[in-house]
Amino acid sequence: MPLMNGLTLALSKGRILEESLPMLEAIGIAPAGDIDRLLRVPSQRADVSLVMIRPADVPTYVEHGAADLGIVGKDVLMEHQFDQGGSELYEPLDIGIAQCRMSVAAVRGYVAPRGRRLRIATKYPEIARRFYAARGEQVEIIKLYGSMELAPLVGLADQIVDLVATGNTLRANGLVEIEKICDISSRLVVNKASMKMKHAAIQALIDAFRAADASRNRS
Ligand code: PRT
Ligand code: MG
Repeated sequence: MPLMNGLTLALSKGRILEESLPMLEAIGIAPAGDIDRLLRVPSQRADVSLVMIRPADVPTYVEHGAADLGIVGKDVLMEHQFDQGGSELYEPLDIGIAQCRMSVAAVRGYVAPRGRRLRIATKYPEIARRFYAARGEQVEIIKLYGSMELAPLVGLADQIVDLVATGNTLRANGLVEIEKICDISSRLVVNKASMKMKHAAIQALIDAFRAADASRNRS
């Protein structure tokens, strides 16, 4: 259960923790424990504790109130919301970290197959389904959990829907970006009940994140 008189913030190791660390430090809620082993880590502030979970689990923890707040990529958040048919959390702030874009990619010199549906490999089946449906294309979605870039190289898929930042991974694998679907950055999300019952504490934290984001953009 989350702290009764305090706040629990859900985040994930990897990019989200790495890129949010300067903000967490500026706010005074950086991890103050062994983040390599602990799943619940105290922060520098006694009234804020952290839980370390997989990116895709952050919306679930926050919706259920197992964490009051979370930091999560818009990619994960959109996929979760499409999959659940809506969502029970607030998204008060774009904190501007872990920026990238979601794009369609294929092998260089790619020609669309004729006489059958396109096969699309992705970690984001709901986002992909909507993207192709919106242009009236019937596609077959192949759900993968990682390394999407391999799928077109081994004939598993015609195209992939994946995140692109520098474009280095696509290039290294002989793939090209065909079209951008949307820009992605990380969001602060808040449990709806927590927002009511712990309003002052949560609003103060949202304001602190906003201030940290603003000062980072100035520097
Ligand atoms: O642990 P799990 O496998 O569940 O999660 P994960 O590996 O997706 O976590 P992580 O830490 O890699 O990503 C967390 C969040 O960071 C994502 O949900 C995005 O919101 C954000 N983010 C920002 C990215 C990237 N940039 C990114 N470049 N997530 C992934 N990538 C990958 C991309 O999938 C591709 O394989 O990096 C590769 C492309 O990078 P470039 O620079 O070569 O173009
Ligand atoms: Mg990973």
